[in-house]
Amino acid sequence: MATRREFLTTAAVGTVAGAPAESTEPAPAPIVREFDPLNAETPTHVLGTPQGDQCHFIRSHFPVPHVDMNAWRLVVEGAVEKPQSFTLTELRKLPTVTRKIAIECAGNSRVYLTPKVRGVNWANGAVGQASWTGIPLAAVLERAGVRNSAVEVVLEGADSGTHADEPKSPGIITYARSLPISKAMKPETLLALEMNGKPLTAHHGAPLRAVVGGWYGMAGVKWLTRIIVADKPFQGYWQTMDYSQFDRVNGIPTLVPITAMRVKSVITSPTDRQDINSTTVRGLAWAGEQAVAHVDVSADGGTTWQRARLLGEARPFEWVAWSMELPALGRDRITLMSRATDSNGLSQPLTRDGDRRTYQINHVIPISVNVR
Ligand SMILES: Nc1nc2c(c(=O)[nH]1)N[C@H]1C(S)=C(S)[C@@H](COP(=O)(O)O)O[C@H]1N2
Ligand SMILES: [Mo]
Repeated sequence: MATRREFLTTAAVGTVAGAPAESTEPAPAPIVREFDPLNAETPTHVLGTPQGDQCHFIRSHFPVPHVDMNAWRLVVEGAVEKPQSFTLTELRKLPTVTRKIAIECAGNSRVYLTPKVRGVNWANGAVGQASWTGIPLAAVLERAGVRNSAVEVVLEGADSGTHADEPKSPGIITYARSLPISKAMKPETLLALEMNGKPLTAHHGAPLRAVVGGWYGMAGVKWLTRIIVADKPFQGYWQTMDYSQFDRVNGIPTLVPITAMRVKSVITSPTDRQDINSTTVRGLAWAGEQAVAHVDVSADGGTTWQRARLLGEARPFEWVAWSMELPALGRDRITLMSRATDSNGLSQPLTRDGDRRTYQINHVIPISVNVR
């Protein structure tokens, strides 16, 4: 387990997220929301920049587990024809793919909920994009031979502890989460060994973690050691007591696990309460399994909207940068808002939906700036 001092040292030399070697700018300090276990977010103004990439957010519920790399095994069991056990050396011999994937914590932006709620009070920086190298989960499942009775794949990490706050855990629990077979078989679901071309760091789940393209971060189980193919839906702590939301089924609010990321945008420049003299507004947008279709910006608190320019190709699983030039502004205090729409035509809502409990905070959140 990394101590507080150890973390601050690594943060200072910029290796928290496996900094790209060619980067010359020093890594910015991540904003630490909790020291033990470490929970830290990227400062909003560097999101989507090479500096921001060096301090990808960290979300851990338990201390980093101690992993003995020689004794380490990945076990595949349950409703399979041939249960598997891989050493790290065996696993590293399997063919890998590299994909750019943006991950957002389901609790990102929680600090903007009113009234205040419990849980890590993230601003907008519990989101990050990296280039992940790993083995498609499908390849490992195919080796094991998934039985026809299988409905889900449970991923279990090596970390464990108790959840002391309500709802309390039944004693010591591990971190475990499931995927339906269909998502487990998708090419965007990886067992990642590397992040940005380097072996995973301890905080990001070394030696092996899941990365589930398009889904909120909670699906990407870190320090992965066991895969259980299950013939009924998994009801573990992290998809019932936590990371669940209400869906209206036949009009009845029904608790279901949180899955795909909803369309969202953040303004990265200017930042809230900043004095500005430039008229450029910049930001990022993402839409989970969908692509971003467009982003609109309002400089008058939502009365009128102008289309922003996308600064790259919008693709599923990735974020896209955008910018917009405001008309010339007099000295004034203005309210800026951004609103993204996905390829299904779904836009960020203007108000908060309580069925999402304290997660999936994707409604439009205004910022206020002073034009100088
Ligand atoms: N084993 C384990 N995996 C985990 C977690 C955890 O606490 N333990 N946190 C999850 C959550 S809620 C998120 S948002 C992502 C964060 O991944 P990161 O720390 O690499 O950014 O990891 C997920 N995987
Ligand atoms: Mo999360």
